[in-house]
Parts: sequence; C-alpha cells; structure tokens
Amino acid sequence: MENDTIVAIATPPGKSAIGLIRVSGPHTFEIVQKCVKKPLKEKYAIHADFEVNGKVLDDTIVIPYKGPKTYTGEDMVEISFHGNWLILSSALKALIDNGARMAENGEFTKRAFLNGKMDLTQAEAVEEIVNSTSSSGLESARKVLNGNLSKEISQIREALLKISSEIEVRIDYPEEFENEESYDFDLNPIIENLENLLSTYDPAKAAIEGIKVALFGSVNVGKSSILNALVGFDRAIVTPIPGTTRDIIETEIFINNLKIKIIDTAGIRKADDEIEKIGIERAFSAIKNADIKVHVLDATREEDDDDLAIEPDIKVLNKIDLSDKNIRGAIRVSAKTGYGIDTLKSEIEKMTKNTIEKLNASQSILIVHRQYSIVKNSVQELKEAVEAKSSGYPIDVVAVNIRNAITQFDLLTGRTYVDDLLDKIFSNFCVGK
Ligand SMILES: Nc1nc2c(ncn2[C@@H]2O[C@H](COP(=O)(O)OP(=O)(O)O)[C@@H](O)[C@H]2O)c(=O)[nH]1
Ligand SMILES: [Mg+2]
Repeated sequence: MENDTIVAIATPPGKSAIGLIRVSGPHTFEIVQKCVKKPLKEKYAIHADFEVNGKVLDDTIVIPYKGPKTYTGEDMVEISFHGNWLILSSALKALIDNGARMAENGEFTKRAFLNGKMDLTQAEAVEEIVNSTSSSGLESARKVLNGNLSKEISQIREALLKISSEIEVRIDYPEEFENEESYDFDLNPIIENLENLLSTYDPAKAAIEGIKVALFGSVNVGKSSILNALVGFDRAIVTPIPGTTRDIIETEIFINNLKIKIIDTAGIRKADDEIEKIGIERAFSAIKNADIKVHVLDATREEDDDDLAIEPDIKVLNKIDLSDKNIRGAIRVSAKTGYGIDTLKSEIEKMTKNTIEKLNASQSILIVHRQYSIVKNSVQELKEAVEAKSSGYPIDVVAVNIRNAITQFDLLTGRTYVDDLLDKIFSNFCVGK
C-alpha cells in the first residue's frame, strides 16, 4: 500500500461540459472533505459546493468509493466540475494544499496493479483502450483487459511448469527413475500456440494506431495528387516541378471505422539537392514501415521504374486521362478527374479487412511491443529447448531453456517485475489514468 494520496485531473485540457478530478489513497476522504462541506457517504453521489479558502469555486458532484473494492484498491473520490480549466486547476491546487500529491502519469493504474487489481497486460490494455483509433483496436484492447491474454499465458505457464518439474525431479532423484523410460514431452504445440499469438501483434498495432499506407514512386507521377484525391482536399503541394515533395506528408482518413494514415513521400530518383536527398532517405524508411505500400506509376511515361527494390502491395497507374496505357495488376486512376480513386480506396479497405478478421478471430491478442518481444523471447527459448532435446543434450540443459521461458511469462504478467520496468510502462500513460 502506498502512503501518499494522489490527485489528478482526468479529463483533457480545454473546454468541456464536465471536468473530472480523481483522488486516491489513504487520506482521500479527509482531504476532499476539507473542500466539500457536505459529509461524504460511501457510494452515494452528492451534489455539493466545492470551496477554496472559504469561497465557493464550483458546484460539483462528488462520488466517494471505499477501498479495497475500487479501481486502485484504495479509497477514492471522483469529483465532477464544470469543464473549465481554471476551475479544475484551482481545485487541483486546493487538494494539493490540503495534503494530496500530484499523481504521476499512469499512477492510478500502477496502484491498481500493485494492489492486485489487474496484471501488467491488463494495465497496458487500459492505456490502449484510451489510445485506440478504431473499433477493432478497441475490441482487441478490451479482450486483453478482460484477462484473455493473462489466462492463455497462465495456461501455457502451467503446462511448462509441469514439464519442468517432471524434469527436475528426475535430475534431483535419478535413482527413483532408474528403471523407467526417459521422460518425453512435446513443446511444439506450445510453440505453435505462441507463434499464433505473435502474429496478432501487427494487426493489433495497426488497428490501435491506424494503418499506414505509403505512396511511393518516381518524381512527378502524381503521388501528392493522389493523396489529395484520397483525402478530398489539397493537403500536399502539387506542381509540375519534379521534386516538389521533400518531407514526409501524413494525413488521415477513415475507411470502415479504421484510421488510415496516408503517407506521401518524396519521389525516388538520383538527387543532387541536399534537401531532396534527405527527403528520399526519409521516404525509404517511411515506405519500409508502412503496412500497405502503394507504388504509383505514370501512364504517360514510357519507362517504368519498377526497379525500386520495393515490393508494392498495390500498384496504381495514374494520369489515365492522358493515356490508354495498361499495366497488369495495376489500378488505373486519374488524380485529376477522380477516376479510379474509389477503386483504390476499396482495395485498401480489402487489405485492412484481413487485419480486422485476424483480430476478430483471435481471443488472445498482443497489443503492445513489450508483450510482443517477451513472447518472442519465450518462443526463442522453447525452440532452443526443442533443438537441445533433439540433439541429445542432457535433460538439465533443456530444463534451463524451459525455466527461462517461464521467467519471460512472469515478466509479461508482472508476476515478477522491477521498479524500473513499472516506471517505463506507466510513464507512457496519460495523467489521471
Ligand atoms: N493530367 C493529369 N495530370 C496529373 C495527374 N496527377 C498528377 N498530375 C500532374 O502531374 C504533376 C505532378 O504531380 P504531383 O502530384 O506533384 O506528383 P508527385 O511528384 O508524384 O507528388 C502535376 O503537374 C500534376 O498536376 C492526373 O491524374 N492527370
Ligand atoms: Mg509530391
């Protein structure tokens, strides 16, 4: 149990109908009661004036929650004010003057974790629910918050623990097992299961953060014009001068409730200009990181620049208002007239469908990179165990890898942790969460 009582504004800065302040910790009721003159009654919302230095600051709704059956596991109060930042910051200051401490990022959820209200994967899900930009991202984070990932991991952990203890008892008491056949076990179904889990991370990330669609190709083929046609206004500068776009331009559209980040890049060519060169380097890294790579070609040009060494997911042949040219597998569009832009959108939509279907079909999903890299490490350990076992290494070598995998799962759920790790995870959260 933490001794401090923490306070934070839980709603974003700016004007809103309601602004919320949260308080949590052992002295919550005492501290709040100094500003709220009506008696606090557990679980009863009361309508009361909030006073600062004997003057009414605002009339509020105050809801006290008695620990441990609360979000953090501690005594908590939530106070709803009118959503004016002046009111909220004065109230925050008053509560701090009365003995509360300003909460750090994610500290409410950190306390929930430390008080056993949720494990680390669930704590991460809380943040991703807030971050999610699409309904399927939201749904994925909700599955993790419900504990689906924790459950699956704990089952795998149990299975490994069973194998590991069978091995260890044989190492410790070899004489007991002298006349038995050697112990056999199969790690491959577990590995397969974990690899399946790993494959949920990219779709989940795309669904939470948005799907990155990069437009790339040679100079002047009409990449910026296509970006503008997709978003429906002149976001990027378009001119007949080759090399107009130098920096990365990113803008968003929504297709099917999914956020799509359209990324326009500098045209790829041998450039002498220092700025353009940097732009082209940036283009390559943006294209590499994109979920969907769209190669734009110019129908009025004879040469094809197919040799960019980047494998596109979609090929687009632009400026078909000027030419009858056809390229196999390419969508014919005209950024100028708008022809084919809807086809391009539905092609992008088709590709995003796979993402959503993958997520809908999975109960356990990895939603943050920490979870992904831990599961990857555990797969690595288990593969080494399989390898060691099949190459006839002594069983205690195999046991070490299995133990290491179990250790990874303990880090995943937070069964074991170090303070640095918690700081790293929760410092990315928003204040008041
Ligand atoms: N006729 C025609 N011109 C286009 C089309 N798309 C782009 N352009 C023109 O091609 C030139 C280069 O376009 P831009 O979008 O800047 O190309 P980028 O360098 O690939 O970004 C501009 O003069 C555009 O007006 C199109 O579909 N039809
Ligand atoms: Mg451009």
